[in-house]
Amino acid sequence: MVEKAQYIWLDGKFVSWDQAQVHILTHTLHYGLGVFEGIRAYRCADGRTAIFRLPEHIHRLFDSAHIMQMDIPFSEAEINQACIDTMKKNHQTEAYLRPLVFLGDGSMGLYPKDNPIRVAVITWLWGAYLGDEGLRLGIRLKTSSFTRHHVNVMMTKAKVVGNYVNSILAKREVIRSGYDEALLLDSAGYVAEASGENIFLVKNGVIKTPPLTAILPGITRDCVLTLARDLGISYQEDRFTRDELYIADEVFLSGTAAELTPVRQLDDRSIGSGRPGPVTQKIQEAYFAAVKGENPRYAAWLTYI
Ligand code: PPE
Repeated sequence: MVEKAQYIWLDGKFVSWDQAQVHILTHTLHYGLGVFEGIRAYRCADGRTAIFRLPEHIHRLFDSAHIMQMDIPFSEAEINQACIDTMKKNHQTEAYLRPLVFLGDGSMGLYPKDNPIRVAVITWLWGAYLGDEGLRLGIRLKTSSFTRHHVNVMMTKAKVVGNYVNSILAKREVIRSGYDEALLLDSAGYVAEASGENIFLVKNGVIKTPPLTAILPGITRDCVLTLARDLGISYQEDRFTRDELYIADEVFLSGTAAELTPVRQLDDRSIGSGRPGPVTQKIQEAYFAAVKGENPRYAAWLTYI
């Protein structure tokens, strides 16, 4: 259960958590056209709170809306501010922030011309997405029988509500078989991403991750590549097959919710030593130092509230 905060920002105003309700004819609820973000705010080493890469997330929200031809009735600056204000109003020092743009009620059917474009910002406490143990020791990943979206079926660069049905099918399938997270292959059979994370392998000290062709352009993925570059670890963005993961030295996932999670097994094959490897650990450490404001080099990634 999500732990309630006091307020939710809805269409420019604060409403109490329990009153943030919508009509049953809300269009997004019926057809899945909506866009959203997931952002984390951390309590920093100096006691202040910083939202991590806030403008980049809000920019991606606007990109998603642009792809989906949804005209957000607020500016990027206003949504940035709404995120800051919501945390302040709720006296939160750490949170997961969920901006959501959705089509309200009005017309039904597949050509909702005049339905209002509504915006919410919700903030709640969200612990380790794939478990504390997963974060520390690594998770068991399983290739799903569901294929990731073909680029002409769904818009993979947009974080669209409806895109996540595919993720839910994949995740539910593998969890029911006893695994922690699902890996999805693209329509040509190459590794795409996990149900809610980007994926990386490490082989002979070099990082490899799928190109942005058919996956969500993860902001954490961008952090990983920046941190790798700054740590002197080389990387390639290139497609690869699932068996290349089987014989990798290390595999890890990245995402706002999942942060930097090591993978210790894929499809019942252990990866490398079966424990988080040295490159994964280095990147993970560097990531947590960055989000907590412990490395001045990445100060530009933080919005203090
Ligand atoms: N791929 C997918 C499909 C995805 O959903 C996410 C984020 C990523 C990659 C990584 O993107 P980024 O967060 O910008 O590094 N998944 C969000 C959903 C979590 C949820 O269950 O809800 C997240 O991590 O916030």
